[in-house]
Amino acid sequence: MSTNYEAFHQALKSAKHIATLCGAGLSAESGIPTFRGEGGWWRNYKATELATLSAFKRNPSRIWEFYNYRRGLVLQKTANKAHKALVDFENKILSQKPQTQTFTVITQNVDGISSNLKNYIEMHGNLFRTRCMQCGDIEENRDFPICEGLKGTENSKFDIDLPIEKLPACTKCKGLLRPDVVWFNELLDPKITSKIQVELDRCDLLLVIGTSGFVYPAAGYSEYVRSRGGKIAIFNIENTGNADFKFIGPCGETLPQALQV
Ligand code: BJW
Ligand code: ZN
Repeated sequence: MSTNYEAFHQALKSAKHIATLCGAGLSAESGIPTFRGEGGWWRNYKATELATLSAFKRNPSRIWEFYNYRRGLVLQKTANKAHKALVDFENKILSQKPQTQTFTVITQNVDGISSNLKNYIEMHGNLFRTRCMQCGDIEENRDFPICEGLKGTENSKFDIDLPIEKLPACTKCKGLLRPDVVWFNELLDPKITSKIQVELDRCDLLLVIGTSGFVYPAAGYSEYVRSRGGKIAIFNIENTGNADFKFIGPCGETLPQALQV
């Protein structure tokens, strides 16, 4: 295992297919809380306990209050140095003539902050899309508050317990909307998993950025790439996982240095 930037620069140069697996730590320096650890609480609830369909069915108001709050927060935040490094690196790769390398950003994040990237795969959905529980219609929606009923609930320390009629409703069938994100025990979109599989099957260098690596299927990607002979580089403030390269520190500092952008 190496912590040497020059050795990493060599690996970056010789890799043909480079991919990332990003997690909440990528957006931490933008001021967006992570899922686990200190940032992983909202009111008196653990974020991981709210990210389930059963929690939504039990109390849709609580879960919408949580997501409405997060949407409001993310709308105030901007890309940090690590997000920018990914964009600059992608531009560098795309400007190669002839194109000798590929670069794909796979992210677990739902904040959409990196959505200006061209080769970008969001595996857990997006905070700014809704899906109808009744007719399945999916819409983009960046309104804050997302509906009149949720206005101001982001400042409350307690659950407001709105009736269903006050929660976001489908414009097509008036059914209850949910955030179009992937909750625990839900299947990822098969179109997304097949795109990811293509990348993992050719990846010779995987950058694992700001993820705790607890949540499957993402948690299995490093070992998969490694088992095919690919190299792994971890960027995290903590010493996590097995890797060929580890850059421990805030990824806003380590990533630009590693990617030389
Ligand atoms: C920094 C930093 C800085 C901070 N710089 N670093 C196999 C075995 C066991 C269980 C399962 C299994 N396969 C599937 C499961 C069940 C489940 C699962 O994995 N459970 C585990 C907890 C064990 N997986 C699923 O249910 C998935 N579905 C699935 O696999 O379907 C098939 C199936 C179902 C059931 C059984 C078997 C198969 C779906 C997972 C969906 C996850 N959804 C969420 C919520 C999304 C919506 C929302 O945001 O509200 O996705 S949960 C949450 O965790 C969110 C995140 O994307 C995800 C990962 O978290 P992440 O990004 O790693 O964040 P943190 O907070 O954990 O870590 C932050 C890291 O950053 C830390 O390491 C910090 O140190 C670091 N850091 N500042 C660098 N400045
Ligand atoms: Zn509908």
